[in-house]
Amino acid sequence: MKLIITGGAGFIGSNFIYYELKQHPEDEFICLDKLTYAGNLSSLKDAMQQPNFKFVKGDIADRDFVYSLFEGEKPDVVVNFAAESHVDRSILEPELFLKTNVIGTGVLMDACRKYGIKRYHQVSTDEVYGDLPLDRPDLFFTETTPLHTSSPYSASKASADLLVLAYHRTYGLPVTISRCSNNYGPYHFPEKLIPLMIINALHDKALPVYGDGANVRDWLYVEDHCSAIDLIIRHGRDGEVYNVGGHNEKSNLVVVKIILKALGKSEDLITFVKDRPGHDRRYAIDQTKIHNELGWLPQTKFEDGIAKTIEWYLDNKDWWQEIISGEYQNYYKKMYGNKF
Ligand code: NAD
Ligand code: TDX
Repeated sequence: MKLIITGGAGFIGSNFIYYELKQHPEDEFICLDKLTYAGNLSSLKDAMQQPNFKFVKGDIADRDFVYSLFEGEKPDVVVNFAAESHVDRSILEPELFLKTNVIGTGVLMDACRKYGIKRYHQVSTDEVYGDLPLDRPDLFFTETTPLHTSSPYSASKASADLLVLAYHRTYGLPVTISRCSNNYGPYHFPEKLIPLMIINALHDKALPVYGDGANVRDWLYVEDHCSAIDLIIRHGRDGEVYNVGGHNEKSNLVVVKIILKALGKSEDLITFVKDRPGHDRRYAIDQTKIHNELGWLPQTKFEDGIAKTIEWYLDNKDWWQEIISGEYQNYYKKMYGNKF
C-alpha cells in the first residue's frame, strides 16, 4: 500500500510516520509538508534513511502541485495531518487557518476524487465540539455531540470535517475522521503547553498559566493517537467519525506542577497571566465507539508518558534549541509580551 501523509514534519505526523515504518515495513510512505514554522525536517532524520520513505515539500492548498503529485504517485491512502494547529495563533491571524485547514482539505479531497483512493483520513480534533462545563464531570463528547466551536482554529477544523463528510455523501469518497484530545510526547513544538513549560522551567523562566489554570484537557500520549489512526485507516468504516481520547483529564495547573516536580524546579516559577480569549474550559472524550468497533484503548499512563516526554526533551536539546533560537523568540515576545 502507498500512503501520502501530509503534515508529516509536524508533531503528530512525524510520530505517525515512525509508528507506520515500524508497524508496516511493507508499505510505502510519502510525506508531503510545506515546512511552515511548525514543520521540522530534523524530526524526520531517521525516516529519511528508510528506502520506503520519501519527503516532498509542498502546500496542500496548491491544486496544481497536489494534482501532479497524485498523478505521479497514485496513492492508496491519504492521511491529512497538515494544518495550522495553534489556537493562540488563530486568534492573532485567522486567515491562514482558513486557507490551509479548509481550502487545503478541499484540494486534497478533489485530488482523491480525480485520481481514485481507497481511503482519505482527516485528522481532526475534539475542539470541534466546543467545551464542557467544569462542574459536570459526567459529561463527555461523543461522535454525535453537536459541533460548537470557540476559536478560529476549531471553526476551521469543524468546517473541514463537514466538507469531508459532504464529499462522502455527495461523491461517495471513502473517508474517515478521527477527533482526538490533546496529545503530548516527542517532537511537540514548544509553543504548546507541555513543551513550553518544560523548556521554560529548564531555563528558570516564568511559566505563563492562562487565567486561573483550572481549564481541563484530556491528555493522550502521541503514540496512542498514532495506533488509533492506524486502526481507523486499515479497519474503520467509510464515512465514520471516531473519537480518540485518554480518559486522562487534568487541569493545566496540575500538569504544570507535575512538570516542575519532575524537573526539581520551584512552583514559584508559575505565573498566572491574562487568559486566552474564548478559552475552552474542559475537553473530555467518550471513546466507546473506537473501543467497541476497533478494539482500541490507550496504552500509556500519564505518569509514564510525561516521564518519557520530559526525558526526550532532556536528551534532545539540539532539536528544540534550534527552534527557540530563531523566529520563535519574536513569536514569544508578540504572544506573551502583553500577557504578563
Ligand atoms: P503541527 O503544527 O505540529 O504540525 C503541522 C504540520 O503541517 C507541520 O509540519 C507544517 O509544516 C505542516 N503544514 C502546515 N500547513 C501546511 C500546508 N499548507 N501544506 C502542507 N503542510 C502544511 O500540528 P500537530 O500538533 O502535529 O497536529 C497535526 C494534526 O492533528 C492537525 O490537523 C491538528 O489539528 C490535529 N490535532 C492535534 C492535536 C494536538 O494535541 N496537537 C490534537 C488533536 C488533533
Ligand atoms: O502558555 C500557555 N499557557 C497556558 O495556560 C499555553 C501555550 C497554553 N496554556 C493553556 C491553554 C489550554 O487550556 O494550556 C492548555 C493547552 O494549550 P495548548 O497546548 O495551546 O493546546 P489546546 O489549545 O488545548 O489545543 C491543542 O489540543 C487540541 C492543540 O494545539 C490543537 O491542535 C488540538 O486540536
